[in-house]
Amino acid sequence: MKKVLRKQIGLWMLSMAMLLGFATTAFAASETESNNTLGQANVYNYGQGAGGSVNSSDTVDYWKITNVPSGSHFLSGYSGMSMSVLDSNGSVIATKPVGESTVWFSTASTGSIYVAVYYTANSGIYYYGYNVN
Ligand SMILES: [Ca+2]
Repeated sequence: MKKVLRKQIGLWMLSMAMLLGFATTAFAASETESNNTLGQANVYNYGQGAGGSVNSSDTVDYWKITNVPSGSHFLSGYSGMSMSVLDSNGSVIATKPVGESTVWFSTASTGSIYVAVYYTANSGIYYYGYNVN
């Protein structure tokens, strides 16, 4: 009886670990360096979150979000990082400064946008996450 229970708990923990692993890969894009220019941006589809890290020797991460529908959107991200939203031509259309966690912007047609995440010198803050909805 005890052995069976232990086995069930073991299986339950395994399935929870698999579920968490799946959740991480299904709902959040993770960065791949180099991603320090628009041309090297890590690409993912609208509807996912993204996360990574920056530091004094890797001061920016660029992300490209594809299939963003037209209309109003907001970027919700870690307040410890400055983040900018850029249009498909690379022009900044919105900026979330350090200390704030959301910024609104709008897009005129379905297409791609970029998000740039900047390290703040001497902040000691390296890890970030954000969503665009
Ligand atoms: Ca980077």
